[in-house]
Amino acid sequence: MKRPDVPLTELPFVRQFIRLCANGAAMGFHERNGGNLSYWLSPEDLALLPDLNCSGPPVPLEAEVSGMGGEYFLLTASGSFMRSVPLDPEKELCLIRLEQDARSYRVVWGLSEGGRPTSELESHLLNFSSRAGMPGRACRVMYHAHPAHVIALSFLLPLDEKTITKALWTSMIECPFLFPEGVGVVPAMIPGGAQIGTLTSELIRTHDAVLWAHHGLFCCGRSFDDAFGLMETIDKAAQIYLIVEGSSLKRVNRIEDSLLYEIAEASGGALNTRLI
Ligand code: 2HA
Ligand code: ZN
Repeated sequence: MKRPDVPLTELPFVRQFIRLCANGAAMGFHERNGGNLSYWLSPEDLALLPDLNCSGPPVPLEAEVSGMGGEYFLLTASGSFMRSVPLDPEKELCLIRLEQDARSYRVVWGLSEGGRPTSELESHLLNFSSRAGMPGRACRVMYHAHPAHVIALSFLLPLDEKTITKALWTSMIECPFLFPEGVGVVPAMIPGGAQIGTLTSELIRTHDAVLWAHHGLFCCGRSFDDAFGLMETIDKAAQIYLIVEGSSLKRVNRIEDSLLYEIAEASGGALNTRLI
């Protein structure tokens, strides 16, 4: 049932979206206009939307987002500062609807002073498409941030999934439970567009978190709390790794492989033991 009397910015998913932007900024994850966020509207969300005018021309995408034609996404705008989102959501956000061919989109709300969706639009949409095609793995939230400790880690460790994942798993004991599939790794490359988006969307099939070397991290989740919680957990584990490895005190304890194998058993085989 439609509720056209409720302003869009008061709808639950929009409020949660805005809250994540504010929390990410408070964590220091978003210098200047760094980072971006997207949300794939569910049928229940769509039922709450007021009637929206979709009169703008279709804007072509750099990549075809297979299987997502006709779907709606709420996104941060290109150049928007996360900390400014709560001040003027209608200017800093946009709601888009993909055309049926999933090769272009129309803006149906937001961008009140012009502009376009995030420069990482293709990454976000291709990621949703990757996960939507997998039974039980669909995600509603894609979150990209620039957390300093994870970025620092990408300068200190070889850029392979096993090394990065094990450094994180063995820095905080909850980590193997929270991202048992490990962290995917994308080498340093030009941000924005289809190339980095395609690579990320392949890794996001099998990982809830993907590191962009020397740049940041992409996390996905069924809910805003899942995606944000993963971002803060991984950055905190990276911070602990840097504190321990950078300390002048001699390390006397560690999370041993035997404990990781115990966790693998306790988690019913979810842990990717190839990464131990
Ligand atoms: O500036 O984070 O990756 C926005 C970004 C691009
Ligand atoms: Zn970025």
